[in-house]
Amino acid sequence: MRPFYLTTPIYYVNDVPHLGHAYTTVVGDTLARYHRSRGEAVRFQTGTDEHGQKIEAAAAARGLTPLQLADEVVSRFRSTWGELGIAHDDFLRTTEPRHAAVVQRLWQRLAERGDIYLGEYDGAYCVACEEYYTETQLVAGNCPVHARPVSRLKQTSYFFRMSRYQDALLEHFERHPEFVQPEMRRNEIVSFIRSGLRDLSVSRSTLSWGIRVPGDDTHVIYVWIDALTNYISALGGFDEAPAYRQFWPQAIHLIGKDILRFHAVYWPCMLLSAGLPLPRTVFAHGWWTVNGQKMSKSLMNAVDPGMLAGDVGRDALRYFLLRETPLGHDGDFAHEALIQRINADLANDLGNLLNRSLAMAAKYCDGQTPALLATGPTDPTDQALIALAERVRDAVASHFERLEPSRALEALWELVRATNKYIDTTAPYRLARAPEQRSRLDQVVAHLLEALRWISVLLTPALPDSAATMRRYLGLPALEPQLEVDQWPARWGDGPTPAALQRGEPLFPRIDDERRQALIARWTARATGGAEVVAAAPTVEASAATPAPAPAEPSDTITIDDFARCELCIAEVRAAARVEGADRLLRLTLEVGGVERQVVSGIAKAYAPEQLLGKRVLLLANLKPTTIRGVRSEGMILAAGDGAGLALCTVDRDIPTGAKVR
Ligand code: ME8
Repeated sequence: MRPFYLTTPIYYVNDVPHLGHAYTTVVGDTLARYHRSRGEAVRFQTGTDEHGQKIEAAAAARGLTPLQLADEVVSRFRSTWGELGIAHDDFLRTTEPRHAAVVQRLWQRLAERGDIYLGEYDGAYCVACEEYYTETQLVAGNCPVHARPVSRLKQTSYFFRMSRYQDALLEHFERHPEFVQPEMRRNEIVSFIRSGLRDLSVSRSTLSWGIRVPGDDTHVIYVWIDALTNYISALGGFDEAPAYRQFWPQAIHLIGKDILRFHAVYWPCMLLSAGLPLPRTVFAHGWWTVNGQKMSKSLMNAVDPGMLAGDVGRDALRYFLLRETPLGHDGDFAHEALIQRINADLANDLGNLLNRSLAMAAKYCDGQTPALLATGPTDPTDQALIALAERVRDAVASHFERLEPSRALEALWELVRATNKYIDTTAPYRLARAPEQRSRLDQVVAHLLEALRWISVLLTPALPDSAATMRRYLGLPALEPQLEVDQWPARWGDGPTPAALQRGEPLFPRIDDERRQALIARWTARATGGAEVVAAAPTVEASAATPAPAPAEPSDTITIDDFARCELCIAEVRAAARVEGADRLLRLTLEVGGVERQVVSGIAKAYAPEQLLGKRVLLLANLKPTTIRGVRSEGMILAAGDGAGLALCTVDRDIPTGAKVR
């Protein structure tokens, strides 16, 4: 069986993870989970891109070393991937020695082929893209992507003889129509190559933050050469490395359309020069806007993936991202659309189906799954359901194989809706009234539960948590993605014998109007920065130890000197754990200007401990220390509150811990 190797871009560490990064990574995770569920050997790779001028400048602006900045942002990426249920096999940082060694070996290989030479670069450079531009590519003298002024570079640099590979690359496109997808992107790239490839400047002597050019300590390797090599260094290098041999030629690079040229031109030319096989496919997905607008910093707050996952559940967010837009098309993230999808597809269609079926099984079959009769009269309604389920199973598989997760979910929902319809057609409540229909009633319930079992398997790649909950309720064992056996349903009724059925919390609670309004208000406030600010002081359980401050009279005013007595500063959450026996309290370890302190905070209902790691919060540092539930608390962190609950106050750009809040 062909192994499956899927990569995401490695993300720059000058920015915290946002919806765009989350999209690529959720799609990648879903495809990887699908292939694992088919018993294939799978490797799903992600990581961070930590070198280059952009990172060096972002770190300097914050008074940090580039590595300090990277360490901080990497912990944000790791925690966000945890919040979204991402199961990557590896997370590579380009600052790791295992990576640098491979980049240098690849450089040497290109040099041995006679493809590296020293020359003079004199031209434009966009730091935001980390990309060289010719005069004709600039738009009104600005970067064509960022519409911002470019830098002028004039320096001695090493060049890669990319022009030598123009014909070989075009030939590869010719022979491998699946190499760049979707087709529209392929055509764009082919015409770019046909317009003529120039040699590429691949080193910088004016920059020190990068991997050294072998044999010349005065140059560092161009960040894109460094970054692209991650796809191979993560496999342990090239030529003999076992993981490389197993996975490399099957590689699928999933990327945003912004970085297609690097992946579909520069990278393959390097591989051609090195005599290495090219990846199987480079798939460029589209671009997300937020409520119709480009994703600016403030809009990013309103679509912070960790926050959204916390608010609506991570599977609901995954569903929206996967389903809303076909992979390859641009999409718009609208908060109202997210709520609508949750209510219509998840709560109404799937949640209700599960709920109704379990309720009927509890009422009519003592909470057990009736056996499906192998023989006996075949009812056309049952036959139609089985035929549809088989068709849907195959369609879901082929859509996942063809990198069409939105269509896979669309197909799966055909089965969800048809199963709901099956209940309406067979009317079990009516059968229950006629004793002579007893065995038919059992069969109807058995077919329903079997359809749900199939749905639970087909749902696993996209919504792993919900699929696992469904299986628990259905009395079925969890799927084992690591087993390397195909777990896709083969025949109707061929599943394991179920244990007793269980009832529990609804799979997807409907978002009622009150909650909808509260959520929208909270998200809007995140985008505009205007919410009532309250202290996330320990509440209820803590009240015995720390009396709640009396509410201020509206007419009360304070002077600036009063305010100056409050020592407010920025702190970062380094560790978080629940306080035993207190369901509202978390014990937080904060880092403030290099010093750790412990704070007990009443936010456990709004945040799980792992959601807080790496968050920068506002700390009232000179609050008199106290002991709450036996735990010492030295300060208080701030949060805003509304009908939907609490939201931590934080800062809208990364700012060092210990910085004063005024
Ligand atoms: O480019 N919509 O990193 P990066 C959809 N380090 N996807 C988006 C998006 C949006 N609005 N914004 C970002 C880099 N993305 C390099 C990559 S790979 C060898 C080096 C996603 O942090 C999309 O996948 O700027 C895009 O390609 C990626 O984030 C860029 O992330």
